[in-house]
Amino acid sequence: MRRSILTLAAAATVTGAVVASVLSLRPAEAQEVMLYKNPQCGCCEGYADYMRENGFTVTVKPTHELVAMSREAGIPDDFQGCHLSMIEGYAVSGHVPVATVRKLLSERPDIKGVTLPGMPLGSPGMGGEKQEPFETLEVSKSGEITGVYTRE
Ligand SMILES: [Cu+2]
Repeated sequence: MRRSILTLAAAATVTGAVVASVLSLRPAEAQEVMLYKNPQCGCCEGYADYMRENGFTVTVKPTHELVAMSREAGIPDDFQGCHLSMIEGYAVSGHVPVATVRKLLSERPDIKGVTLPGMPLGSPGMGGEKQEPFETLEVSKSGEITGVYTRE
């Protein structure tokens, strides 16, 4: 009897140590972004710089398969942005403002990701004057647009 209590106590201590070490591997801010873009895309580089300026670590990967990759990541063809960022397991397609990315990473909804289709003027990394609020759409795990995630 006494022995099994000691064993339980030991097991609990080990579990606590494992949890503590896993938590310590996750700093609050230091998110990695893997950004896939067409080799020629300049505004995509602009978006990479924008994310770096906001404290993210960005790796840019040029690819000729962007549409297929975005589709693979769950973004429907008609709603794809001009590049694809993978951030902590979420697909973030297009020139999505960082406030929306932060909201996604803090709320951690059970979705595939978000997308800001096309290349709206005035969005992060794009030039020009903002014409209207940016509507970032929510993409479900089954790859469907299920609503507006943010309007800003
Ligand atoms: Cu663009």
